[in-house]
Amino acid sequence: MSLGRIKFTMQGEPIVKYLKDYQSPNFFVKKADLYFNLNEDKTIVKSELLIEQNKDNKIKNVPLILDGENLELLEITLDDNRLGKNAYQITNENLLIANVPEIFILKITVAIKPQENTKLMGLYKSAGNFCTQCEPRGFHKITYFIDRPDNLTQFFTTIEADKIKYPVLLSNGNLISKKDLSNDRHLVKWEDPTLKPAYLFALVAGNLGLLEDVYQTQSGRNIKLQIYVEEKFLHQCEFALQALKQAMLWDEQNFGFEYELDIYMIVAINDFNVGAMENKGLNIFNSKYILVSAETATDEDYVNVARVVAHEYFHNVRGNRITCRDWFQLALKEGLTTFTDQLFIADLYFKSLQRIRAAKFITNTQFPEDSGPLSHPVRPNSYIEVSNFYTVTVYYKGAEIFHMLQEIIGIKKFRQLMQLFAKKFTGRTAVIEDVIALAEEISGIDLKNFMLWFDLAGTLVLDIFADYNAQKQTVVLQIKQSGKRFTPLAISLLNKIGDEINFDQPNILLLREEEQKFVFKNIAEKPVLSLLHDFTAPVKINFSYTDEELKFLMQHDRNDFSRWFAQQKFLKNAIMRLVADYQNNKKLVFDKTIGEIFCNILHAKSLDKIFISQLLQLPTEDYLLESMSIADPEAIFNVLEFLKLQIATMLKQDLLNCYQQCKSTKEYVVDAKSIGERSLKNLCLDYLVYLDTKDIYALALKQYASAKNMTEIIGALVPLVNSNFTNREELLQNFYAKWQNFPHVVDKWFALNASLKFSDTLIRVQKLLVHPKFNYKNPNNVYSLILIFCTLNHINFHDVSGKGYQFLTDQIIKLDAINPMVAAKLVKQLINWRKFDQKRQILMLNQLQKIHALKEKISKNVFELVEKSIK
Ligand code: HT7
Ligand code: ZN
Repeated sequence: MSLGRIKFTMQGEPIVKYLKDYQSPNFFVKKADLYFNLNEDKTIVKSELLIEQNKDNKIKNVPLILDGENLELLEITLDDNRLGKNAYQITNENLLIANVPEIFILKITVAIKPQENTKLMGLYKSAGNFCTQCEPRGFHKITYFIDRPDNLTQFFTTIEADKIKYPVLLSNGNLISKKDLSNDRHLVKWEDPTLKPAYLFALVAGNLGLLEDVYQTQSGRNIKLQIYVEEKFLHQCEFALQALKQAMLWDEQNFGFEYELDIYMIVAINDFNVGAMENKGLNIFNSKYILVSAETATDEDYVNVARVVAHEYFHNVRGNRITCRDWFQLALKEGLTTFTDQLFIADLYFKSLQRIRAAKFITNTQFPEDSGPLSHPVRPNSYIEVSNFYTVTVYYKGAEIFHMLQEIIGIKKFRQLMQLFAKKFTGRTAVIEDVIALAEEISGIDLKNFMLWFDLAGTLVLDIFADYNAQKQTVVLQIKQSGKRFTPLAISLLNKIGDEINFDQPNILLLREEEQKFVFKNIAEKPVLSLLHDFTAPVKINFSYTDEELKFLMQHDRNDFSRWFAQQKFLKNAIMRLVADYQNNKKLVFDKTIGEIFCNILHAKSLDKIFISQLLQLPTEDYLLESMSIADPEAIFNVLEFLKLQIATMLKQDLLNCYQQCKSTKEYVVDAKSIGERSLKNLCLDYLVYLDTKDIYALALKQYASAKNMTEIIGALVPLVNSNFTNREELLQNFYAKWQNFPHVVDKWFALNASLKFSDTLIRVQKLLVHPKFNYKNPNNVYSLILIFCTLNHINFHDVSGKGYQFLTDQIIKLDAINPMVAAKLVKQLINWRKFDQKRQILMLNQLQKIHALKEKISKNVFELVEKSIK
């Protein structure tokens, strides 16, 4: 069998799906009545499907083709007539019936083995509990079906299982009956009143604890909220529950969206490929994004819980009620929902930082994807394996496109747009053009060239030239782009004392042409230009700033984002000069201006702590590597280490003072102020530990030992175990011993081990692969140990011996047989091989070729990425 493997055309080309070939389905499943008999050896799934021909499709008498993979067909009847083997055909991926009426009832019985499912798609078991994951195409691994998002069905689900092992039996919608059967078995029936695609189907059967609450909507309806999780972790669900209520209220207040069913359930499990899944009325979560407590989770974990809980909730309208017509439209739900969760998190925690956070993510993560062989438009034109397209481009560049749309039409109109979109498309499918057409209708703005953003692969570069004419008192800005994308660019002009100069046009320039000129009149002195306020567009700006201008902007720009951005550019320039010195074996000399800038920030009374801690962070290795024409991980690592030591040496007392001023409150509170205090405190400590002195080690140890929250524990532990502190190994063991019974903290420990900067880290990681707590079948374990080593530990992963690459390849091949989605995440670390020097290029390419040579023996997921990379 070649299930999930790559398929080739007769000419030896892989089979590719194209957006341009879209055709609506020939049949719809109007109603599905499902019956699950859950057992330890075989699970029996009976389905009764009401199927109707698509009347809009011109061709009549087409065969019925259902999707189905790895299913044992036991029985099939059409309108109660049992079909013999000659009446249908079965392939690895389909069931085909040649002659069917216009409307009929198909009854199918299949057997499946969820307990053997390690891919975590379809029905599988996690910690003894049954659960499902059907997006994007998991349902056809449960039973034969039309498994595509434009087939909307009403689902009824009956579940029968052992009552002792599986007291909790859940599916979408409302519980309509339950009864006890003989032999300690029981049965429940759920009905989902909404129409939905099969990818939103969910089922859970297990022994789970329950945390319950009620949310009253603004119209006065009571919604039952339930979180199910292993009983022993119930006490860690409270924050997620509160976040859910906040998200429900926020969506009502900001967009007028009220939840329409009477019950909203969340189930948290440990084995899950991604963060969570928005199944209608029954979200299934990776428990990492539900379970938090001060002692076990960091501030970042808390914010992530709020973000993911809200994200899945926001899908209820954006994706569930309005369904994407096909998977090419994925950004319509994922980009839009990510944009919405960013707005929510900004309102809750990071108002001023929101745009910096978005820009950081895009520049560190999406720009590299967009500049490599996997670059693709937010709406891709084609794919081999659709699950490879849940990318940072679709999610985050997608979110930026909706952010631009909001900038162009304004917040008020954007909200109207969402309401109108929901009104028109609830219960239907939509494409990206639909929302843009409504935006045109509401705003009266021609958005034809805005649509081009969805089709752009690669990062848009804006070349900007400025000319000041003292006599005419004008500034002429000339902006060039390739293409005519409608792009908002917010700017300001600053005078000598840093005040914004008023000019006679809005501060958001709207670019629509390949070359456009903007003339600013009555400008009495040569201004300093501040470009791309609030990161109004996900673009690279080509404008030659002098270091003096950047320093000026760092001091005076009123826009927090632009101030931070100017500093990043200034630091990048300084770092690149040091990198050149490092590469030429020159002695590294510290530019004291950096120390002075950091000193000023440390003492700036007007800035809040959370912003100070952003400004005191050096650019990330990812950002720096991406901006080099030939990425040099060794030079970047050593220059950053050098800089941190120099900063710590020059600013020891200032850092210490700042550290002492960041009081940790007795009670752990998650709000912007407290997060800011802790983040700044940890950052100061991180620099100070570079000094390698006893007093600082003692300070860090004290924090580690006395802190009552994980943010500060980790904040002390990370720098200590990466330093020359003599007892660092014992400290690592101490941490493990304390937290070994908390899976998510053990994952932190794996990640910590994997990110150690010492040269023996690869050996350490290899040893940990056989650690009793490491399980290849658990994606969180794999991401923490293997993925962190390859993504965060550049200096070791990219070691010129090539051992890191070889290690990764072995892991990919091993994991591909277990879980191709996880393997595909790993393979991405080899994909951008062209960014590196020749020696590393050859080493990386060799590994890719080794994987490529496996062809049919490797999954579609991995093959597609490798193929694109080496072509
Ligand atoms: N919509 C969800 C996507 C998802 C997923 C995709 C591929 C394979 C497994 C998956 N599990 C969940 C998550 C989200 O963005 O909300
Ligand atoms: Zn999503």
